[in-house]
Amino acid sequence: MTPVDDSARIAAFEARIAAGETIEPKDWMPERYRKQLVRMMSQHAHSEVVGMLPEGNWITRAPSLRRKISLLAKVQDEAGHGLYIYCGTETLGVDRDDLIGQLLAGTAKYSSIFNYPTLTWADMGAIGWLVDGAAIVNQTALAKASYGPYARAMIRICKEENFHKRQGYEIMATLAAGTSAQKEMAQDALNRWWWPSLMMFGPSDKDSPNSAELLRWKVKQKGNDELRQRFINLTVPQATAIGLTLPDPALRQNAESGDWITGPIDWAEFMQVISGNGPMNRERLAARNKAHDEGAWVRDAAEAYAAKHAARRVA
Ligand code: BYC
Repeated sequence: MTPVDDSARIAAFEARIAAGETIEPKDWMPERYRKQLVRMMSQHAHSEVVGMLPEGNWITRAPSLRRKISLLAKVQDEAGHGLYIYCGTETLGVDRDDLIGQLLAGTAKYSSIFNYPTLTWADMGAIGWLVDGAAIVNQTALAKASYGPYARAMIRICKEENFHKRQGYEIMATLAAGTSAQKEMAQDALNRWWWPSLMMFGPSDKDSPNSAELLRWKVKQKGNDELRQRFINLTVPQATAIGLTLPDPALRQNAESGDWITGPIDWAEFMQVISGNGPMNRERLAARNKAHDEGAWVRDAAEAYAAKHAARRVA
């Protein structure tokens, strides 16, 4: 049961949210609000960091210097996004080491999308276009989230994601207008990434245990289905514009609403992926653990340097 003196604080907290105020780190907040934010923000930060792996895999194989430079910049941006969001999560009183420990131990979630392999160069186009495109739709809504540090991180991240999306779409447009082998490669990448990118928005609202609470506290501004629909409506004409076909024979437009309606999403596949059994879950965790272990000397050196300077200050 809520202690008597907390009910007044909860009412005041909810009134602030209803008035559109942001909640800041030193403000009082219900423990459940703090927990929900730590869960969602840490998963988001992990997604940015694990999300570097599928594209990082292609940096040395980019087809030209120009492509290599923009892919490298994109992957570095994703590292930066992870760092902003980990910082935001720390304002809620958690330790970044603990969060990273959970990721490395396989007990934390990160976005399902990063558990699929990147088989060809066209996958760099599909990821930028679809994955960053989906992230923009999701994160533009989160930029109005009630928790100030999370919302502010999203504003900068969305600006960078726009560049990522354009570089991906431009890769796809170039391949789609190229030789028949290049066009086939682009189509194949779209076929493999389309459905997983729709799953990024999470389960349908009726199966989303966290949505109601997050919507009430205005962490989420829109439900999973509404954001997914917005992404579909934006993306279908973009595919048509470059002569590619979405891998969905049931896709049709609702004449009244204008919405593009897809065939059924394979939620059994989604559940497999988020339970650790996707095509690349094991490889992703192994790669993160290897990088963490190989970076131990950097952390040791930074600590030794900080200790040396602390000792000098005391002296
Ligand atoms: N993947 O109640 P629900 C990027 C989990 S990176 C895995 O609807 P919620 C980029 C969910 O966590 C940007 N798990 O949850 C980087 C929950 O499990 P728990 C990635 C998922 O929180 C590099 C359960 O399913 N974006 O753009 O209300 C290169 C029930 O779901 C997923 C973000 O991280 C999923 N797709 O809503 C390129 C966005 N979906 O925690 C690009 C931030 C659901 O109860 N997060 N689950 O065990 C969000 O907006 C929300 O957390 C979600 C889920 C919409 C994802």
